[in-house]
This record gives sequence, structure tokens and C-alpha cells, in this order.
Amino acid sequence: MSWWKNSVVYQIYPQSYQDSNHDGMGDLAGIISRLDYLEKLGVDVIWLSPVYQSPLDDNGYDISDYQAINPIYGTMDDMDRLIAEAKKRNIGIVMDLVVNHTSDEHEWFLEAKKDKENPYRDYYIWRDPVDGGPPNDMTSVFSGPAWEFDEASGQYFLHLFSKRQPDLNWENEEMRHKIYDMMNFWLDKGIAGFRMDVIDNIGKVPDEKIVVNGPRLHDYLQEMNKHTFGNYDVMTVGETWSATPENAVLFSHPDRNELAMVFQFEHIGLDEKPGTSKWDLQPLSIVALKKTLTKWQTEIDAASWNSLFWNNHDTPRIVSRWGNDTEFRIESAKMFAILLHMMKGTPYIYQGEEIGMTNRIITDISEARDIETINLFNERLEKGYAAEAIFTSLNAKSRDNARTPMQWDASENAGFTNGEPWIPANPNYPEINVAEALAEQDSIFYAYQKLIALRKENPLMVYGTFTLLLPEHPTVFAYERAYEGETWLIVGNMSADETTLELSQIATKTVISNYDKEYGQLEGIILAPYETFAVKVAH
Ligand code: TEU
Repeated sequence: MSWWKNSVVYQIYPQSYQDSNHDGMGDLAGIISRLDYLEKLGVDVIWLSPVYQSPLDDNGYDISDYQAINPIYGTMDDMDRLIAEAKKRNIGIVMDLVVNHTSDEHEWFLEAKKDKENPYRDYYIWRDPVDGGPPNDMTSVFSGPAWEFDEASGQYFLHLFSKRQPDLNWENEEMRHKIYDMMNFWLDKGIAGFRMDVIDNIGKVPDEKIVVNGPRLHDYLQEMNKHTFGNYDVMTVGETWSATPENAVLFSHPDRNELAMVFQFEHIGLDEKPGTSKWDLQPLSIVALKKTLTKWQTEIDAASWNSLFWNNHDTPRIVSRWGNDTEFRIESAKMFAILLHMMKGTPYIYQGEEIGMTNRIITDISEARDIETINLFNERLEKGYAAEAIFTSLNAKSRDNARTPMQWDASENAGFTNGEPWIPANPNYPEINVAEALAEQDSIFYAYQKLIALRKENPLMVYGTFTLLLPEHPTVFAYERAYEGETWLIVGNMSADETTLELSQIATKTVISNYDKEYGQLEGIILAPYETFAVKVAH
């Protein structure tokens, strides 16, 4: 049953959500204390970023024991309690599955490093030096080479991410089945599914420098489905940076028995200079954004399914990135909410998005916490980049922008902790916080709450067709959803400038708007900055 098609998912980054024991780190008990808030918002699923045992080299995406909880987050009893307490509120817990790599402190890697004949050696990817150096010129996402030399054995091991995140060798069948056993351990605890970290990497063929969509990727996913989640009524979402509408169907067509859906990132890369990196910026083209989102609304196979997101723990805050986090923060945050949630797919809300949290500006690298950010700073400084240019990139794209503490209220550290937070709260927390949002009936929170409720009441939002309007308009994103004879028109002015609407439509009812007004005849109306609405259209 595809219950996840009607669901809205809320992502929690555990170390930044709520601290309950004053150590400056969020924890499971803290999340449990906030479940009533999430029930009020109306979300159906929590995607919980990793809480497993980990040295936190990459904030938990470096796992040293898949079946133990990092004591900094609490105990396995706390995890069981979170699953149970969430279930009481009709909220499922989706765990983060990180099986492209482990931590270098995982027992498998500690064994593998002992010697070349160790039974765990082949759980990882080892190669002899070539001409006295790395086997090839593959690079890590976190700067530098993707090969780390192991003195003891005289071989290199592969790490697509940090050198403390050695890649697993998915060609090893014994390793794969140990992963499946671990997944069933969690499924038997009653979790609602998995978000699968960089899952398009597990089919890699390093000797041919194939990193994504390798030849056996879908064999592995079909084998995983068969031995684990395919036997449960749960949801799965693959993080696939390489996804296109063509290959997305390979992951999510129900006949293929792989995943329910994938995260695609084509829209996320639109403000990167082509052929460069996330750090090399170009202004966003709204026409290009509309075209990319439309492609994903209309070109994936009808039987497949989309995920919908603007933010996660790896991306900057959308209201700062593509909205206006000063004069029009509330209007533009609501605009993003309406434009995304009215589309076809499962919407994902990243913690703090529902109250319009913003990026945090840094001026010294000592303020950074993220390994990707710190490595980039050092790499570019070494290459002679001006510090100012590096900070422009970091303040636009660093993952720390999304990882500052959840802003609960105006008390010290935004109500996140009574201890020393592992990362400082955004200094705007006295103005931007949950307490403020709940007290203000016209807040961003209530726009999200209404959109989530609408999805439950209106099959059009879930199953309706999508038709883009005004494709070449430089700042207005307009589209129609239609289902069983009903048509809704969604319009967003994605700019800070007043814009005249060029559509002739007679609206019957305003479904939701970020401006307090009714809509009738739509021809020639002037859209205020970031004015966005959804209306039912009379035929
Ligand atoms: O991210 C995959 C990934 O490549 C991102 O790190 C992205 O490339 C980068 O942040 C640029 O935006 C997943 C997790 O979401 C991320 O937090 C982990 O650091 C990474 O995998 C390794 O597990």
C-alpha cells in the first residue's frame, strides 16, 4: 500500500533539534519532548538523521555500530520510546541508512586493516599503489583524493567522503547480507522505513572510475528489497544525486521492487556555475527552476513517485538561498511552502523550515563545524583563493547553515540547550522561533499546517495532473493541478518586485495564500512581492 503518497515527512537533524541533558547536543529524549509540536504541525513521518554509534567525524554519517545508539543521543530504550511515542501520534520514524561506507572505527574496518588475509578485508575497497601513488585520480566529495594509504598493508583504501568513511565493497555478498540483517533488526522494531544515504554510489566500479549508477546497482537494490523492507509496509527514499527522470523510474517503478521514491537534486544545482561545484555560484534562473521542476512533475513514469524538497541538512536555508530573508522573509518562506506542497509528490520539511529559519553568516573558519566546509576552506586557501571569496561561497552553501540549533523560543540558545551548544544558535533566534510562530496566526508555521491538512483532504494534491503555465515568465511560477473535473491554479511571484499577472481565469475559492485576500477574476491583477496563492478555478 502506498501510504507514503499521502504523507508529509519532517527531517530532524538530531544533534541540533532539542537537548534534554544540558550537554549542548540534541538527543532522543529532546525529540520525544517535541512530538506534540510535530503532531500539531500535522506531519506523518519523521526522517531521523543518524543516531547510531559514531565518532561524529561527519556528524553521524560515519557509523561504527549500526545496531547501537550513540550515548550522546541516549540509549536503545530511548530509541524504542521515540518509535512508540511517535506511533501514538500517528507519526512513523524513518531511519537514515548509511551503507555506502562505515566509520573507520567500525569493527569490520578495524578487522580489515589487520592484514590482507583478514576475512573482513574484502568488505572494503583496497588497491595496490600505481607508480608509487594512488590507484587513480578519483577525488573525495570532502576535498582531496578518494584514496588513503594504509602503511601497515602498503595498500590504498577508497573513501568517497572523508578518509574516516571507508567505502564498503558491495560486491562482497557476505557483507551485503550482514547489512540486510541489520536492516531487519530496525524493521522489526517497527520503524516506518529508510532514507538511503548516497545509495546510487553502492554500485561503484572504482577501477573504471564509475561512482554512480554502476552496473550492479539495481541488482543490489532488488536483492535488498527482497531480503528486507519488501516484506514490510514501509517507505523508502533513496538519496540519488545522479538521478534524472529517465533513471529515476529504475529506482521507483513499483514493478521493479526497488524503492518508493528518490531525492533528485537537479533543481538544487541550478545556482552553481555549470561544470564547477556547489561553491562556485551563479544567480538562479527562475525559468530554469520551473523547467527542472516541471520535468520531474511530468516526465517520470506515471507509476513512479517524486519526493519534493527545498532544504535538508546538506543545503542552505531556502528562504536565504532563493527567497528574501530580510524584508520579505515571511512572504517568501510561505511562497516556497505553497509552491512545493501544491505539487505532485511526497513533501519533505527540514527542521526550522516551517518557521522560516535562515542561513547563519560566519566570518572566521573557527565558527564552522562541518567537515566539508572546513576541508573546502583549507583546500581553497592552499590554492590561493582570497579568504573573502571563500567566505562568500561558505556563507551561501555551507552545510552548517542548516545545522544551527532549532529555534524554539527567545530564551538563551533559542531554548535548544541550557549547556554550551555544539554550534552557536543563529543570532536572530529572539525574533525567529517556534513560540513566536505559534502565537502569530498568520505565521509561516500555520501556512505549513494548512498545506499539510489540505493534502489529507484533497486527492487532487496527491493524484492531480501538473501543467506549467507562463513557462517563459522570468519571475512568476504558475501551474495548474487537475483531478476528476476539478482544477486548481497555483501562482507564485518569485521576486521582490510587483508583477502583473497575465492569466485570464475566474477563481471560485482561495485555497491558500500568503496574502490575506480573495481572488476572483485573475486577469491583470498585480502580484505583490512574493505573493503566492492557490485557487479553485471555475470552468
Ligand atoms: O550526502 C551526500 C553528498 O554528497 C552531500 O554531502 C553533498 O554532496 C554535499 O553536501 C554537497 O551539498 C550524504 C549525506 O546527506 C551527507 O550529510 C553526508 O555527509 C554524506 O552523504 C556522506 O555520508
